[in-house]
Amino acid sequence: MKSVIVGTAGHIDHGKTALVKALTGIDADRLAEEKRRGITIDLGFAHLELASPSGEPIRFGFVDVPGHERFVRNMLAGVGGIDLVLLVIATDEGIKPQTREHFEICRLLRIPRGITVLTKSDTVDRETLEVVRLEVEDFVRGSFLDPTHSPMVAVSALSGTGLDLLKEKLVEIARIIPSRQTDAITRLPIDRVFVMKGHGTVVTGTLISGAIHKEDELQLFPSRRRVRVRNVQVHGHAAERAIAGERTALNLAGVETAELGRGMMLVAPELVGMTTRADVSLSLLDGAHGLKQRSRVHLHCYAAETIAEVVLYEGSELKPGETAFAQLRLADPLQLLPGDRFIIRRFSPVITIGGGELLDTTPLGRHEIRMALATMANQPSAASRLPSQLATPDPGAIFLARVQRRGINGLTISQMIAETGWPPPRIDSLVQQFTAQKKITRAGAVLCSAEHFDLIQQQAFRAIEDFHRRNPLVAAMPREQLREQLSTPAELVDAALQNLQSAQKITTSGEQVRLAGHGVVMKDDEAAAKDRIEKAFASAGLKVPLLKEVLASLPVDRARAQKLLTLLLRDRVLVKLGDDLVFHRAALDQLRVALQQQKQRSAKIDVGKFKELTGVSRKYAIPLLEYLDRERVTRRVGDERVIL
Ligand SMILES: Nc1nc2c(ncn2[C@@H]2O[C@H](COP(=O)(O)OP(=O)(O)O)[C@@H](O)[C@H]2O)c(=O)[nH]1
Ligand SMILES: [Mg+2]
Repeated sequence: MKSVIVGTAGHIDHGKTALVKALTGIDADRLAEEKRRGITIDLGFAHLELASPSGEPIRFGFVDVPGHERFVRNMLAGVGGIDLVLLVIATDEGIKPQTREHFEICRLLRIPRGITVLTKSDTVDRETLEVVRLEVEDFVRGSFLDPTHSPMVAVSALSGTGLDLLKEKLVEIARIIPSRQTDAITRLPIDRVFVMKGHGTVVTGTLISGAIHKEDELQLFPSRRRVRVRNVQVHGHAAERAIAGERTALNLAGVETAELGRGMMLVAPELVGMTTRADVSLSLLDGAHGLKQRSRVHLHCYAAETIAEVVLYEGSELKPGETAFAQLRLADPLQLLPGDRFIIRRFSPVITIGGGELLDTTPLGRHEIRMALATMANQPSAASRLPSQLATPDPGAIFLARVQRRGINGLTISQMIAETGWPPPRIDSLVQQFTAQKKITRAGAVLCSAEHFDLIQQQAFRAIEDFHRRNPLVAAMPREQLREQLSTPAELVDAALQNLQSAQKITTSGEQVRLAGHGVVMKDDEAAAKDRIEKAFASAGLKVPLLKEVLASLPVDRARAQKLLTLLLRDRVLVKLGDDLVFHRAALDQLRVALQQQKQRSAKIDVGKFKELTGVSRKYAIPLLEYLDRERVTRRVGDERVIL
C-alpha cells in the first residue's frame, strides 16, 4: 500500500491540529499540558486511509507540528521525513511570523510538494477570503507551492467546508509522489521514545530509507549500540516490516529506555560512519544577517541537532540570499549522509537563518588532501577542488570523484558504502560499469582511479629500477620492501606488479621482484674477484682454506668482497657451516655420494672413520657431520652416525 507522510506547518492557533482532527478523527495533541493550554508543544501523529480513484488505498501518516516560535525545534524534528506539507494559514489572521519561518524551513529542506490550506474560512466573508487568497498566492509564488502547480484550498474544520476537496487534492498529489527507495540503506531518525505497558521500550520515526523487519538487528547512533527489533508497527498497526516512507514504531530489545532519545538514529549495521565535519552547500535566507567566517550556529538535521561552526570555503562572510560551499564542524557527532538536508538557526537569538544540502559527510582532512594533491598533475588548490565535485546530482560523477580524490590510496568498497549510504548492489554496478570503461581499477576490495593506478605502476617500476641501481649485487627486490616504499594499499601494489609482469616489464618470483632481463651487473674486477673466491673453494674440495684469508687476497675492498661472498652464498654456490668455514656446493655434493657408497659397506660411521673417508681434520669433521645431520643425510646415534 502506498504510504505518504504529511506534515503541517504554520503559525500557532491557525488551526493545524483542528485540521488534522477534522481529516482523521485523531486529536494529535496528546500531552496533558497541550490539552490544558490548548496549544501544540510537541509533535503529534495521526493517520488516515483514502481510496484513490482506481480504488487502490493510500495511507497518509500525519505529523502535526507546533506553531509556537519557542517550539520550532520540535517542528524541525518532525518535518524532516515528510513528503507533502500542508501550509496552514488562518483566513482571519493571514501571514504571520511562523508562517514565514515554517515556509522557509520547508523550502530549505526541499520538501517536494504541498497544499496551501486557508483555514477558519467560516470566520470571514467571501471578499476577505479572496483578499487573503491573493495575498497568500503572492507569498508562495515561485516556490514549490506556486499556485500554478500546487493547490490552495479553503477549509473550515468547524463546519467541514472544503475538507472533501482537500482530501481529493491529497490523493491527487499522493499518486504522483514517487515511492521512496526501499533498497537503500536503512535509516530511522528517532522522534519519540516511550515505554508501553507490556511491551517495553518503543521508538517512533518516519523511516527515511530502507526497510525494517521484525527481528532485524540495527545500530543506534551515536552510541553504536546494537539493538534488536522485537516488534514493528506501521501507522499504528502491527506489521511484519516497515518500509521507507512509513511512520514506524519499533519495540526494541537490548537497550534501556534511558539510553534512547529524540535525535538518535537507527541504521543498518553496514553503515558505520559518524560525522563531525561535513562539506555542505549552504544558503542563507534573504532576511537573515550576513554569516561571518567561523560563526557558530544551531544545526538541525532530521530529528537531530547540535552546535556547528561554519567554515566558509571562500570569502569571509556569506551574505543574505547567497549560497556557498562551507564546512560544518559539529560539536557532537551525528549520523549523516550526503543528500541529507539541514537547517541552521542563529546561535542567539535563535531564529532560522538558512540551510542546505550535505555534500560530503566524510571530507578528507588537510593532510589527506595534501597527500592526494601531491600525486595529481595540474590540480588547482584544495579549496576550489572540494567539495564542488560532489555537488552534482549524477551518482556516477560522485562515485568517480570519490575514488579520484583518494589518489593512490584508493578506497575500499565498504568505505564507499559508508561515504555515500548507497546500497551495495548500486555500488557494485557502478564498479562494474567503470572498470569496464577503464575509468577505475579494482584490486580486491580496493578501488582506484585508472589514472592513479597507472601512477602506481610507474612508481613501482621506478622503485624497482632504483633498487637495482642502489643494490647492484642483489638480484631482486623483496615485494614487502616495495609495498612499504609506495605507501599504497598492498592490494594495489600487487595488482600493479601483476600488470607490469603481464606487460613483461618486470619478473616476479615469489616474494621477489626485478626488472625483466635484469641480472646482477658487475664490474670486471668484481666479476674476476667473484670467480677467484669460487675457484678457491672449488679446488679445495673439503680441505677448504680459511674464508678470511681468501677474502683478504682479493683485488677488491673488504665491503665489496663481503658482498660478493653474500651473492655466492645466496645463489648457494658456497655453503656456510661456521663463522669462518665455507664449502663449495660441489664438494658437499660429492661428500653425499661418498657417504652413499660407504653405506653399501656399513650403515654406521664414527668420527674417526669419517676423517679417514674424507681426509679432513677433526676441526672440519664435526661441523660437516652436524651439517649432514641437519640435512638428514646422517643421524646421530650415541657416538656414531647412521647413514640414512
Ligand atoms: N471557527 C473556527 N475555529 C477554528 C477552526 N480551526 C481551528 N479553530 C480554532 O482555533 C484555535 C486553534 O486551533 P488549533 O488547531 O489548536 O491551532 P494550531 O495551533 O494551529 O494547531 C482553536 O481554538 C480551534 O478551535 C475553524 O476552521 N474554524
Ligand atoms: Mg496545534
